[in-house]
Amino acid sequence: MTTPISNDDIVTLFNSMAAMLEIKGDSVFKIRAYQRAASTIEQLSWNLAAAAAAGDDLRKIPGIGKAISEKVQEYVATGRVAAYDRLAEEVPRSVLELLQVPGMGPKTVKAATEELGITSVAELEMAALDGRLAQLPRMGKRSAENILRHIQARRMRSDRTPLGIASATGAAVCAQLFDACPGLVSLTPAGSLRRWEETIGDIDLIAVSENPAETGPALAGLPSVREVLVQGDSKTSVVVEPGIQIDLRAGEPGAMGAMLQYFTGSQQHNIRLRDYANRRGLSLNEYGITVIESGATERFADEESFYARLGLPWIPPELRRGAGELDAARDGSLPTLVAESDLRGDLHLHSDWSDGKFPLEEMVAAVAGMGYEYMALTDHSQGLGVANGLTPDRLARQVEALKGLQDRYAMTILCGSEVDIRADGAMDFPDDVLATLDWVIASVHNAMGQDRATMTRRIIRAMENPYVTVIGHASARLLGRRDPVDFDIEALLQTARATGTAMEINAAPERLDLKDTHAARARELGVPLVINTDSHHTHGLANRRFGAAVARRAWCGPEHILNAYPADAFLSWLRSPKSQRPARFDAMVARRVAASQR
Ligand code: DGT
Ligand code: CA
Ligand code: CA
Ligand code: ZN
Repeated sequence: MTTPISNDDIVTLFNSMAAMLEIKGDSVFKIRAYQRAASTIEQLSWNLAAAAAAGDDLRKIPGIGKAISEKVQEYVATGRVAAYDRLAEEVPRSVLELLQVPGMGPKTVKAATEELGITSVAELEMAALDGRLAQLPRMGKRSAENILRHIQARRMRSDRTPLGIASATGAAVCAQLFDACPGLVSLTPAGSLRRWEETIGDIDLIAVSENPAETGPALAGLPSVREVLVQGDSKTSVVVEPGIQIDLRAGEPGAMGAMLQYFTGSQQHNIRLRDYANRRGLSLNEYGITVIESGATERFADEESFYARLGLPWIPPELRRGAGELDAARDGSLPTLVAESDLRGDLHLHSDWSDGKFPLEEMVAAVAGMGYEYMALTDHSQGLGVANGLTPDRLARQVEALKGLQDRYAMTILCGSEVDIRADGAMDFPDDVLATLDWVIASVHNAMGQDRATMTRRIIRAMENPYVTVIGHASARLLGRRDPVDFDIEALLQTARATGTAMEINAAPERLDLKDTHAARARELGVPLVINTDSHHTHGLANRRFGAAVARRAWCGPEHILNAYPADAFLSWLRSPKSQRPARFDAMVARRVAASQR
């Protein structure tokens, strides 16, 4: 016996279908039909499903035609509606969730996805913060602000902020504070923001000022401040408009080293460092290092001299997690971490041929402007309807267009695609189409609720495809918005290694996917990592710094990152048959490590 289907279930189903059709821009008549049916059914005093099961002719009910009646019958008979399932695959859940933000109707959602590439509430918030949302037709500044307020009010219920939002907010507050404080010399982020944690509890800032007394009151007086929590001599805490707490402390230039070190944390790192110091007769606090025997406190202008006093090299904040970094520092085996500036290409980019916002020419020009040696244009495949995915015909035309652009650039332009991994693990393009491409990203964009075994098999099947170069944003999570899919990461990474498939670190700040711990395991297994921005706009290219941070938190050096290699090495990897790529990558790593030790 299954639970009976209530009228409310059917109303919700049809309302969602209407909303999804509207977001897709489908026929008004079809949309109205679902809406009309929903409002009719809402008012029925008897159970529609029971009547359908009893064989009643539903078309006698005003507002219910043949198509609707058949869907109710299908729902009652099978518990599913195929048309709904198809729509749900085309319109991601995260897009549908945009409708729950007051002020976001289907038309606005459609405009936001199409014009701004927004597919989640986190992205909507970004667009509201940086002014793009206000520029949508019929939107304006006031409505955009209201939408921002609603999103932020909702976040007050969950307490941590995704890194991308916190980082943008921190930068905005710093800029405002510099304007408000003429004596301000420097403002340095500390805490989890400086360690590039994927979510941020509060933003810690350390100020150095010629007039320290003015900084606290200046922060409290900023227009974006919603609430002042603490206003004291040593610390000011406020909540700023995105609903994020800011802790500001004033530092003295001559003692900044200890201050910054103390408030950068993490707590685990500091606890271990304190033990380490105690065993050497030293004690640590935010003002300096005290020699326990004499009671004398030494001050440090920067972190280098602070760590040096303990006999240690400076430890990059991304590594300060209390997870082996102190041992490595003591042994002199801290890794040389990859830097944003080590990247020589971006290999996941969209144009307005699919859901990107810029024409091919402008996107390529912007990538060249980054000083890159190579790039891959990777618009979506046909299956992703909501993203205007390319059919094989359009893809072939795009390849021609890209080849036409190549003459103008020294940078190598690879013709690629971000191809859907279908629910069964088949690729969304046949092999003969994939064979025409230089660079194939395989990504999961639908059927995200599959159980662990099914999802793992699905992605493994994609890796086994000889044309698949790299798995894109493997977990498909959206920070604070959508949970990661369930998979066996060890099995995936082992297969990536065995098949010669690279793994992406997607640098879009709402994704950060692979996440740091998974990227670290990939590094250990010798799986090549690729830091991609997945840019849908030219300004997205700057997000590479978030991807570099994930790689750094994973203890990756430039040798572990495929797109940190010069074009010749990278292209020779790419041109070798997939089965030979693991050995080739090992040789590349070995050569690079040897060169850096020389
Ligand atoms: P969050 O804000 O939750 O994302 O994480 P954090 O690491 O930014 O933590 P927060 O803001 O509470 O403090 C910043 C750093 O300051 C923290 O990582 C370590 C240091 N810290 C703050 N309060 C204490 C404390 O009571 N004891 C110790 N050992 N360290 C502290
Ligand atoms: Ca913090
Ligand atoms: Ca704090
Ligand atoms: Zn993409």
